[in-house]
Amino acid sequence: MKNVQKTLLAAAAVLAASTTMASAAKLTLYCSAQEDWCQSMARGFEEATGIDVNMTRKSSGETFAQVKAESSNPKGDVWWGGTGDPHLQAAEEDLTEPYVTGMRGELNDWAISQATSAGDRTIGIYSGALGYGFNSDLLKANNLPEPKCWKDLTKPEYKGHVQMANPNSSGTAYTTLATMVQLFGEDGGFDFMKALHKNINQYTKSGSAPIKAAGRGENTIGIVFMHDAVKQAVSGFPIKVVAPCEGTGYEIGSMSIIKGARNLDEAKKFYDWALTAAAQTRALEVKAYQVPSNKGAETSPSAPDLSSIKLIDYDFKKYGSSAERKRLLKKWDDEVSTLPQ
Ligand code: S7P
Repeated sequence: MKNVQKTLLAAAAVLAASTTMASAAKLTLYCSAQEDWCQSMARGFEEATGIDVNMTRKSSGETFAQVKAESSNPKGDVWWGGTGDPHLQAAEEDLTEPYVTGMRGELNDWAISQATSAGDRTIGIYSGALGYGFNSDLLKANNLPEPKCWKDLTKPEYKGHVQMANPNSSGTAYTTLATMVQLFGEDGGFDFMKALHKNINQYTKSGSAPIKAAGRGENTIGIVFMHDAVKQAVSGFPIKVVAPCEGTGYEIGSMSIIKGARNLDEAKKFYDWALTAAAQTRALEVKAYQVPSNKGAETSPSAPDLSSIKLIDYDFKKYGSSAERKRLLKKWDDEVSTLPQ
C-alpha cells in the first residue's frame, strides 16, 4: 500500500512540474538582424519580463521563406529585424498579424508609414542606407584605385574583388537589386547587375558576410548596408565606407507578429518593448549603427548620417509587393546568376 502511495505521489509531482513548465511564459523569436544584436534583444526582453525567448537568426529572405512554409502550422511568434521589403510581402500574403501598438507616439514618421502601408501588419524599427565598403590594405596591395560610385564596381580592374549576397536569401542584396532598378531604370539596372556579376567572387547567403570577409582580408569590396561596414571599421579592421556618388537606396528594417502565433500575448509584449527607447538603445552595445525608429533612442556619432547621403525615393510599396519581389528575383535568377563570369 505504501508503495502505491509513493508511486501516486511521485506521479503527481511529475504532473505538477510538467504543468508548471507548460504554462511558463515563452516566446519564439525569428530574428534577421546581426546575431549579436538578436542575442541582445532576446536576453534584454527576458530580463525585462521574465518571459523565456527561443531565438533563431536567419537572413531576411530566408526568414520570409520559413514563415511562408510554416503558415499552416506557425512555429514563430515574432519576426524582428531584416529589411522591410519581405516584411511587406509577408503582410500582403496574409502571413502576419495586424497590431496597433501604443508606442506609436514615440516613433519617427517613416516607421509609422511602414505600418500604415501594410495595414498595421508590420512596423519600422530602424533605417539604414545601402553602400559598400572596401579593405584599404588589399586595395593598395592590388594597386587598385578607391572606388567612389556604383558604376566603378563594374570596371574590369575589380574582377574577382567584389562580393555581395544572393538577393533570394538576403534582404541587403534584394535592396541592392531594387535600388539599381530604381536608380538606372529596369534595363539599366539589369545591365548594371550583369556587368557587376563579372566582378563578383562569391554570392553569400547573408547580407553582411561580404564586409566581414573584407575585414578579415579575404575579400576586397563588399556591397552592404553602410552601417554594417562602419561596424567593421570601428572594430579596428581596415575598412573604408563608401556612399556611392550616383545616390543609393535604403531600408526600413521592420518587425512583424506572425499570423497564428502560439504566444500572441507575449508577442505583443515583445513588440511594444522592442519599440521603446531603452530597447532600441541596446543596439549601441553591439555596434549596430542603424537609425532607430524611437525618437528618444540614442544614436552613435559613428553612425552614417543619412541626411548627408544622396538617397533615392525608394518605393517600398512597389518593391515590397509580392508580385514585384517575385518578378525581380526570377529575372535576376534567369538573366544574371546564370551568366558566365
Ligand atoms: O543588422 C544588420 C542588417 O544589415 O542586417 C539586416 C539584413 O537584412 C540581414 O541580413 P540579410 O541581408 O542577410 O537579410 C538588415 O536589416 C540590417 O540592417
